[in-house]
Amino acid sequence: MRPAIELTTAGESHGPAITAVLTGIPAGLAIAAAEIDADLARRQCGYGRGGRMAIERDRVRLSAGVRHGRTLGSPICLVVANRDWENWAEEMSAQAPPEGWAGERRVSVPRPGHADLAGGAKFGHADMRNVLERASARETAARVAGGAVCRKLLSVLGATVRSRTVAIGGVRDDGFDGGAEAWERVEASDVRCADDAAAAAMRERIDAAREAGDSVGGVIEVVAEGLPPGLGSCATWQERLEGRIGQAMLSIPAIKAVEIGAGGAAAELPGSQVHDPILPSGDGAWPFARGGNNAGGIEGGMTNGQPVVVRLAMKPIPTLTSPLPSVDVTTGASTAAHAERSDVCAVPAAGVVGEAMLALVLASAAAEKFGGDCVSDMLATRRHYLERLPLPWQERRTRDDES
Ligand code: EPS
Repeated sequence: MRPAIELTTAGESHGPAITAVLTGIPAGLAIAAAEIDADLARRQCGYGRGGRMAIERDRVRLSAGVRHGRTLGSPICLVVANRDWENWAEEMSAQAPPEGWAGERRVSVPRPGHADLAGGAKFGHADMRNVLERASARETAARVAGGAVCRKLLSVLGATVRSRTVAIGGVRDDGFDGGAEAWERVEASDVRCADDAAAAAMRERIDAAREAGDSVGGVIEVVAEGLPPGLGSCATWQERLEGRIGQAMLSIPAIKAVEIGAGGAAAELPGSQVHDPILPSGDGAWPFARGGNNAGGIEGGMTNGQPVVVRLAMKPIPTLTSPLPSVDVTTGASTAAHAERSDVCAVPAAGVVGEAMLALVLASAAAEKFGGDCVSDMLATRRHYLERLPLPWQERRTRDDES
């Protein structure tokens, strides 16, 4: 099964630009570069980011698929220029280097935890800069640009996608109440944490890691609200939403584990304490309530009308200024791993990337469910679906048989 909406990215960290091509977005969606830029700016923020973010001011150029502020239904091309390119133009040039060029920024000592060693072996690159330039998390700027368009489509369909930091370097915020004010505090926080005391302790952890030439990871929660039941499918394994979300999230650099709802904790408990009771509700639109949300909004590979709640575990960034032991691949000699400018902690930025990837998967599932080449067709199908949802099962069947 091919997803209705697909995102492809290209570009090297210090090349001219990072580019995304987004296909499957219906025509007629209002989208302004400024809306995409707002998410790009959110991705650049965060306590613990490195020197690169002082150079970049990520802005999108919409070079295809949008005219006069609305999507055309054709592939959308989103280009984010790398300002640092001008400092790397010769190093990263597509042309053959001049005679006698030394290549000062060659990388021959792989960093434990980074793509350097495996990528150098796989692609046959002696200079592992050829690997790290693409493996760099700079690529996620393109994902966030494409994700912003998906977020806009979801917003037209009545859904939101947000994220917050649950933990950094072992310091946790377990008291989040999910209220509007708490979400506002997340957006105002440079570690994307609503609890001031926890946020201060997270910053201290980051400072301590920086002092020690080390790095820290953490845990992020991404939440989508306002989705109807029935996105995704139990019909084939490829359509199951947990699997699609898992693939999308685990493809984000440094994300090593994904949990949906209660996640791994559910494995420790009996079923009676895990599954969310189904209760009648006075709400005419969807006359069922749930006794909890351990399912994280997904049952049988489909949204169930509850918020979709996904947690991501991010490992510490592999570039350490007090490097781990490694081997120079050109000489075979033991030496300290390559070190270059990097982030001490990118957990807050990864939250924004997680939003983009969840928006991509959910927008695609919505496009598969509701179809339509233009937004108004999609909205009409959705309206029809939402009208039939609250009908008692028997009445629905009769109505469908008649039509
Ligand atoms: C990043 C840009 C990179 C790094 C970071 C993410 O910039 P530079 O390598 O020029 O400092 O800050 O990349 C990594 C963490 C990595 O492992 O490569 C960005 O735009 O997010």
